[in-house]
Amino acid sequence: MLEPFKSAVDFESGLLKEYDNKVERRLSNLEGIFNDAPSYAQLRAEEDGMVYEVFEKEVPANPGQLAHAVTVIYPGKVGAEYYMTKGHFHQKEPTAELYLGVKGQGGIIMQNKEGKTSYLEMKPGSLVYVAPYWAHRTINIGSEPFSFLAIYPADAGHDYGTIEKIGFPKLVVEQEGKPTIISNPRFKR
Ligand code: PAN
Ligand code: ZN
Repeated sequence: MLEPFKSAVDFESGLLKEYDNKVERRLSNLEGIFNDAPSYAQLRAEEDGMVYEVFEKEVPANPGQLAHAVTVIYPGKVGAEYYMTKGHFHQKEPTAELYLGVKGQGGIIMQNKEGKTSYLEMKPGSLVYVAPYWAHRTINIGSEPFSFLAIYPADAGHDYGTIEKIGFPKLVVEQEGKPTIISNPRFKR
């Protein structure tokens, strides 16, 4: 049985202190995720840059446990589309998640299987309730790293395959210097 423990979110740096695991997602790990394939190929050929990192506390993936992790998305764009996470549904679909904005400026695109979409912006202190059944993808819409804390049932699991297949109905792109939501021409319902 797990004993109580603590770690710390550093609001100055936006980082999780005393994490157990780190997941790195570089451009090469995000093939097919961005809409503008030529810009993706060009950027990746120049340098396989880091897009985001996830700093996790280790918790058993059992019912009742709460996984928690800080994600840092670096500033950048592929064409006009901001750097973002892969995005996923939870494998156990009736599981919710809480996101707390820690540092920087971000956005979260969500979709459910009935075709509804939601876009919410996040800044330090924003608390987003990702409702059960909603896929979620976060985006850095600012010029510094965007970091947020996620807390979710440790047995929720990640279904990446559905998003790899269908994408999200909306894209967040920079137009005239501002984040703008447009329809995703590649979205497959
Ligand atoms: C988050 C995400 C994290 C990285 O901890 O897993 O931000 O995004 P992707 O998993 O889509 O690459 C979460 O939502 N966990 O459930
Ligand atoms: Zn999640």
